[in-house]
Formats: sequence, structure tokens, C-alpha cells
Amino acid sequence: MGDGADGAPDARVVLLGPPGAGKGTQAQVLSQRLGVPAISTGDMLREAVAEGSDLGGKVQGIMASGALVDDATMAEVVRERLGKADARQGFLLDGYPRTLPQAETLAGILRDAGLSLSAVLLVEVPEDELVRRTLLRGRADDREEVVRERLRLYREKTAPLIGYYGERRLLRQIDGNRPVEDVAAQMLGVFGIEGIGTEGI
Ligand code: B4P
Repeated sequence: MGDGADGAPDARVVLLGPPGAGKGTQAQVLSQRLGVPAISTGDMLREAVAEGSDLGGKVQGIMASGALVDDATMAEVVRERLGKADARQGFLLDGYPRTLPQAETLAGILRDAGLSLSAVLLVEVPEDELVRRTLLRGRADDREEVVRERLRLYREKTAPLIGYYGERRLLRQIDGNRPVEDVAAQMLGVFGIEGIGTEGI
């Protein structure tokens, strides 16, 4: 892993894992410690829905049902976001890629910019715990049947990325069934940073 412009480790990171694994929670912690923006495609889509934009209108029903937004739409969203100035020194991608075509799109965006990923952190949590957490969270799409559909789609469409990134030697396994600060410490360890200062998350 090379060094960024200011001497900090390169951090072009993908957070991979099932819905409710805590990717969004960890992205906030890591963003602060690594000094790169957390980019959550789920949050971006929810903002679009709240604003009532064309994109929001297009994805609202899809998200409510637990289905995935199509790859072409997501490619536009991500290409535009990664083109912004704050993502130049690195980023934490939370919720993207979610399919093999999305992984290829991301590889293409980075290749065009002469860049590559630093690591893919796979957050692993048993399914019963995932359901428990998401139902506790109580977001609009956190009804049990919708959560089960999101988990099914994860196994079908997203889990193949584990092999994809494993072959590229980018995958790091993280035990997500631990307290938030322990999960953060495991992730920071990947970048050679001690997990201190994550209290009170
Ligand atoms: P997301 O917003 O990505 O939703 P998620 O996967 O359910 O959340 P996450 O894993 O980040 O969990 P969190 O930290 O909140 O996607 C929503 C929808 O958007 C998708 O269904 C899809 O329709 C669409 N979408 C987004 N990206 C897309 C893409 N690339 N392609 C197509 N469609 C896309 O944590 C969950 C809960 O657990 C929280 O309440 C938290 O407090 C708790 N928690 C976290 N860590 C914990 C820990 N260590 N211990 C105990 N509890 C913990």
C-alpha cells in the first residue's frame, strides 16, 4: 500500500458485507481516522428520495422493496461522486459495489484515473444477528420481509464479490459480530493504525 500525498497510507477502500453488518457505522469511524470521505450509496439514494429529485423518484419503490437499483444508474451516481475533489486522496465506499458488473465499473473508473483499490474489508456477521440489528434500526425498508429479501439478494448478487476480490488479493476478513470499537480496531489494524480514540462511538 503506497503513501498518499500527505504521507498517510493510501485508503481507497470498499466495505463489503450483508445489510446490517455495520458498514455504515464503521465507515464513519474509519473516515475520521483515515481522513477520507465515507461514501454511502444507500445514503446518497435516500437523500435523492428525500429531495424528490428524478433519481429519487426512480429509486424510491425499488429501495422500499429491498431490490437493487440497476447497475447503469448506480454507475452514474458513483462515477460522479468519485470525481469530486474530496475523493481524490481516497475514499471509503459503503454499499458499492454490490454486483460483479458494479465491481467492473469501479475498476474501470479507477483505472481511468491511474488508481487502484487499497483493500476490501469484508464485514462478517451471522444472519440472525443481521435481522435483529436491522429490525432494531427501524428504517423505512427495515420490515422483516424486506430485510429477508435484501439478505437473499446479498447472497445471490453480492457474495460473489468475495471470490472476485479474494482472487485479486484485496480481501480482508473482519469479524463484525463484536462491539463497534472492536470492529473498528480490526479495520484500522489493516492500515497499521492502532484502534485507540474510538471510544464513545
Ligand atoms: P444501505 O444503505 O447500504 O443499507 P444496509 O446495507 O442495510 O446498511 P449497513 O450494512 O451500512 O448497516 P449499518 O451500519 O446501518 O442500502 C439500502 C438500499 O439502497 C439497498 O437495499 C438498495 O435498494 C439500495 N442500494 C444502495 N447501494 C446500492 C448499490 N450499490 N446497488 C444497487 N442498489 C443499492 O448498521 C445496521 C445496524 O446495526 C445499525 O442500527 C447499527 O446501530 C447496528 N450496529 C452496527 N454495528 C454494530 C455492532 N458492532 N454491534 C451491534 N450493533 C451494530
